[in-house]
This record gives sequence, C-alpha cells and structure tokens, in this order.
Amino acid sequence: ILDSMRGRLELEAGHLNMGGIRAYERKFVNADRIIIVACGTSWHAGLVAEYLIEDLARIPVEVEYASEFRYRNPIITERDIVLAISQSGETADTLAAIELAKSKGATIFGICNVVGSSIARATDAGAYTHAGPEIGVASTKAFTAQVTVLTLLAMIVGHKRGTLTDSKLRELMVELSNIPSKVEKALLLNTEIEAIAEIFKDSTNFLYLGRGYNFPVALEGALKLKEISYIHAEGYPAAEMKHGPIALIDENMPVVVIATKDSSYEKVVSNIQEVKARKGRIIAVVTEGDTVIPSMAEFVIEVPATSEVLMPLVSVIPLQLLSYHIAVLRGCNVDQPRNLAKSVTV
Ligand code: F1P
Repeated sequence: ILDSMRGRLELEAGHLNMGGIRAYERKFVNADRIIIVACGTSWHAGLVAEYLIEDLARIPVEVEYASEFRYRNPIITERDIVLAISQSGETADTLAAIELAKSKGATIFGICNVVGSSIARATDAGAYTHAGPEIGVASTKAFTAQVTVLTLLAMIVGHKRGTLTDSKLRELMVELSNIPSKVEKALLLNTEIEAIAEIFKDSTNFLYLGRGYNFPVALEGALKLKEISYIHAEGYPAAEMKHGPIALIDENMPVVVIATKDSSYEKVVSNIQEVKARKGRIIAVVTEGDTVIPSMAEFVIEVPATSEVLMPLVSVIPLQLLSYHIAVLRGCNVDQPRNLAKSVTV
C-alpha cells in the first residue's frame, strides 16, 4: 500500500511537471526542519501537518503565515524544506514566501489544488490535491484534501525515517481507507446541525475550543463562521481559555468544543466543566457513544470514531455544516461572501 501511495504522490509531482517526491525523499528524510507557509484555511491544514509530521516523522516543523513570513527576516537554510500549501495556487503572499525561501536555497514542496497554477510552477516538487474546483470562495473540501495529502506525506516520511513502525503504518493505512465512509456518515448530521444553527443564528460571537489535533480544527471552524456568516468567532487551544477568553463566557456565549475521544479527552472534559460553570452554551462535537459529555453539554454532535491522528478529517465536517447553515439562515451568500476573493493575488 505504501508503495502505491508513494507512487501516487510521484504521479502527482509528474503532473506538476516538477521533480517527483522520490527525488526529494532523501531531503525529506534528512531534513533539519520543515517550514510550512500558507494562508487562511491552508494555514490551518499546515497546523494539522505540524502535529502529523512531528508525531509520525519526528521532524521539527514551523508553521508560518505566508502573509507575515517575509517581514521578519526568517532564518532559512539549504537543509530546510519549505512546504507551501494553497488551494488556488495563486495566493500572492504564499508565492512571495516561496521566492524568499528559494533565494536562501531551501527546497520547496507544494501542495496545490489548481493544476498549473503559479505556486505549482514555482515549487521544486509537490502534489496536487485534485479536490475539484471549490464552488464557493471559502475553502472546505480543499482542507480535507490538503490534510489527506499531508497525512500521507507524514506517514511515508515517518516510515522511511523509522519513526513509524510497519504495524502502526498498516493500522493508519487501514483507518485512512475508512475515512471516506466516516465523512459520509458525518455529512448525515446535516439536519441535526441545521436545527442547532437555527438556535444560534442571531448570536454575535462564538468561541471554538480544541486540543491537540483538534486545535487547528477549532481555528478552522471559527474561520468558516467568520468568512461566510460574518459572525465574530475565535478559535483557541482549549487550555488557553483560562488565559483570557474565559472572561468572555456568559449565558450568551456559544462555545463549540471539539471533544472527541483522544489523549487529551479528560482535559477537554474539565474545560467543558469550566465553560458550564460560567453558563456558556456548549455545543460539543464528541465521538459516537460518548456518555460523559452528553450529560454536560447543551448540544451534542456525534461523529464516528477514528484514530486521533486522522480525526481532523472527520471533526471539521460538522463545523463546516454549522457555518453553512448559520450563514444561509442569516441570508448570506455562502458562495460569494462579501469582501473575500477566491484568489488573493495582491
Ligand atoms: C487562502 C485563503 C482561503 C480562504 C479565502 C481566501 O487561499 O485564505 O483559505 O478560504 O478563499 O484565501 P489559498 O492560498 O488556499 O488559495
């Protein structure tokens, strides 16, 4: 299976008309660090990749907003790999970050959705996500596809570096192949989520909390809500709540907690207790069969169980649906939100 996955990534690199991943495999395996540059949703996919690559391949990762990268004279060497992620492949800030990294001799690997795009052409090698065109401006399926490619990359590099055992690799491969049916199941939550959206459609603020792999998902949930419904929303690591955002919690504050069963589950349960004690309105995304959180949260959305490492692929779905329904109920144009461009080229 691994060989076919590697073959797929090489094939994608072929489409990019660039060197294949195999040509850069040694670079990845020996990399001192990987610097990820991206904007918006793609930056959130990059954050998931930080967890994946550090966890599975044990290579230090830095995730940078491409829009800020060049303004701080970053330290980049020839031993660095810069991973540029972009749905459109045309984002000006991401292109500028690539050019800067290139000038310092780093190897540039791209993950783009649009074949032949400027970013794809500017990179040394890469993979297309082939998620199809995003109908709307706000990225949704691109996130899923980016995270999938990044998961494969982390698995392949981790296996090659010997940090991911054969059995763990096999286990993850099998679970990855189950993800499409789990995502389909999560999409069946549509009606349930529409009913929750109806209750919160007039809220003016939202908090999103998550830990570990679900932290970037919390950021992405908040971004989707901002982008398409124009509601102010903030995503935080759940543990960061008590360092400030907790002051915002009262009976009018919806708090979306991504609280699936993983290594930080118990800690997230305590965060939910803290929100509840301040009368925050908890909407919890939990793993199917959870019996603890449903007794604490006002609303519970159950998603299928999967490996902690793969959970963002599943847990992001209800958050995208929630934003979508809230936006529609508020009369917003979800495909063409105000002030947003599909490709931010300036
Ligand atoms: C980045 C991005 C999107 C966002 C919006 C504006 O684009 O911030 O994530 O949804 O469309 O641009 P890209 O580099 O991934 O194309």
